[in-house]
Amino acid sequence: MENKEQAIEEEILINFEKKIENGDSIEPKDKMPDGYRKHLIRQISQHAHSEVIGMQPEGNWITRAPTLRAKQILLAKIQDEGGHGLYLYGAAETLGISRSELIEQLHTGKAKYSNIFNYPALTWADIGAIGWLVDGAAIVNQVSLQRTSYGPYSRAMVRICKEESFHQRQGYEIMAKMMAGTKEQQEMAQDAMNRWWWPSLMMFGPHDSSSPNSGNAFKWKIKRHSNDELRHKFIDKTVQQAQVIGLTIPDKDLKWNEKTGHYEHGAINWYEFHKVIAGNGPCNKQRMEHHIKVHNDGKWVREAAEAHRLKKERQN
Ligand code: FAQ
Repeated sequence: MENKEQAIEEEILINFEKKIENGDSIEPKDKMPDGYRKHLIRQISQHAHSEVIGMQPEGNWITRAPTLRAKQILLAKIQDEGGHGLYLYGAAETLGISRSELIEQLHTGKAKYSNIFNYPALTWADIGAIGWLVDGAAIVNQVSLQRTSYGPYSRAMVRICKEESFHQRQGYEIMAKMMAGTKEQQEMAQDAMNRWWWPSLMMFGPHDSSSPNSGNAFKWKIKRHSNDELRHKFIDKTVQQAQVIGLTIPDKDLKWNEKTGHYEHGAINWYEFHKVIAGNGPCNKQRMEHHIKVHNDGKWVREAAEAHRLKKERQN
């Protein structure tokens, strides 16, 4: 009996590895090793939680947007982020975990979300910096994930990337406008740049040499580019964009390397990164309390939807 089960397990693994090697996508009904399933649930759910928690710092500014146009654009962007969360929760659910379990993992601290959303959005320029730098970093990562091996995740990424590029441009437009404005506006834009630059670099995760999940992620073609490769890609394109509008990158060690064809950057404060992802950043407590409160307030909606579903089921 044991031998039979072992043989089945081995066959599943061989078929799975063949598919990965051929570059075929893995679909929900395909047999897959448990490690692959768990790795994906961890990453996709973290990604989904990030999209939804990421609505909070921007949501703060809807009522304070400087013009009706800016308010409309910001509202649309934040709604998009909520939608991204939904596609991603949907993709995670195809791996056999329920939405309520995913939310419970977030609320109990078992699941992480991106470091970046634990910083406050203090001025309107922060909305520019979030769109330009945070969405800009997210796009670099997500474009690479369009070719990830799990079908539902990769398809969600294609759709998300289309919307993220609009988000990145709205942020850059805010920064460009402020840099073409008064001295105070220019200072505000530079201050936002100074505060968001380093946490944006941290979004790509630890250096490759200290990234415990990268080994399996490459083996299973979940990751197509490493944390450092993507970070460099982001820096190279963003430095040029900053120069065009007159912003200074807050890194005195930043320099162009002719040989590698990339910018070299100064040391990243990994102590700060680990502190923030362990729950001790400037806004972790506030973000989580808000999420829990809104989730509890929405309990009646979930109950009503479930009652409606059950009624339909009985009628059919
Ligand atoms: N924040 O071994 P690795 C957005 C954790 S979406 C927090 O390198 P991996 C849109 C990592 O989980 C932004 N934790 O991990 C938007 C692991 O801990 P664990 C979200 C982080 O998975 C814009 C440990 O460190 N995007 O912004 C972070 O191979 C504006 C060791 O790390 C995604 O989630 C971090 N930044 O690589 C929304 C993209 N980095 O889980 C609203 C999908 C690492 O073992 C407004 N995710 N950790 O306990 C990925 O591509 C990968 O998961 C990485 C990390 C690259 C983030």
